[in-house]
Amino acid sequence: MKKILTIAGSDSSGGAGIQADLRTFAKHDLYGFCALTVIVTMETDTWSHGVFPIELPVIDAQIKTALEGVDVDAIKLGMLPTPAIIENVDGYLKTWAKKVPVVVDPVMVCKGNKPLFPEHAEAIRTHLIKHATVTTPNLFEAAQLAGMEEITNYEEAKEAARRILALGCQAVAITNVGRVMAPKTSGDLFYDGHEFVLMEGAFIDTHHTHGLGCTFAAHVAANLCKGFSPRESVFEAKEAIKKGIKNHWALNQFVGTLDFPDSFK
Ligand code: PXL
Repeated sequence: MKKILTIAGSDSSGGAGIQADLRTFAKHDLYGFCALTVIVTMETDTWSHGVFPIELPVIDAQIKTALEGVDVDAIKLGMLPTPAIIENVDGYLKTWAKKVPVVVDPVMVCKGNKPLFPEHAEAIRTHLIKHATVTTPNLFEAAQLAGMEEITNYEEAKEAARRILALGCQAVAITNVGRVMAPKTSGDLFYDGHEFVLMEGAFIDTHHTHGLGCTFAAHVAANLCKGFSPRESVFEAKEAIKKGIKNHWALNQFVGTLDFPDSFK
C-alpha cells in the first residue's frame, strides 16, 4: 500500500485541514500519515477562527516519525502557521522533494475570513514553492506568491502562474480563476511551463465550499502518489471536486461543506 504524509492543521469544524486530507487519501486507498502543525477552532457566535500553533519540536517529531520511521511515497503541505515551521519543513524537503512528489497548498486564508498569516507569504514563497511538484494557490494566495496586488482577470491569472513557476515549482494550479471571468465559471488554471489549461466546470452559486481548497490539493497529492502526471492529477482533482460541490450541504448557519460520499472518489 502506498503511503502519503500530510503536514497540516486540524480544522475543528471538520471540512478542511488534515480531516479533509486523510478522508481523501482513504478514498484513494492510500495509507495516510499526519504531522499536525496547528489547531484551528471557531467562535460559536461569529465563526471567526482561533489559531493555535503546535510547538515546533512536536511537529518535528511527527515529521520524523513518518519520514525516517517509515518512509512515504508523497507529501502534502497544508497550513504551516509560522516562518519557523516553514523553515523546518524546508529542511526536510531539501532531500525528500528529490525522492517523492510534493504538493504545496500555500494556505494563507480560511474562507470568509481575513488573511490568517499574510506575513508568512514571503516564507512560503522562498522556502516551499521551489519544492512543489504542484502548488495549488487560490486567487488571493496566487497574487501574494506572484507579488501582485490582486488578480482581477484571466490575463493576470496567467501572469501570476508564470511568476509562480519561476519560483521553481514544476506546475501550478490556481483555483477559482473562474470567479474573475465573465460569465463566472468554476475554472481553475493549470500551468506547467508549456501551456495554460483552463479547467472549467458549471458555476454553482453556493458559499458551502468549506474545505474545497484542502480537498482539491489532497486529491492532487493522492494522484501524484499513485504515479499520475501533474496534469492528470490536477484534472482528476477537478472532476472529484465538481462531484463534491454538486452535493454541498450546510453544517450550520455559518458554514457548509462538500459532499464526501463514495461517489466523490
Ligand atoms: O481552508 C484553509 C484551511 C486549512 N487548514 C485548516 C483550516 C482551514 C480553514 O478553516 O482550518 C486547518
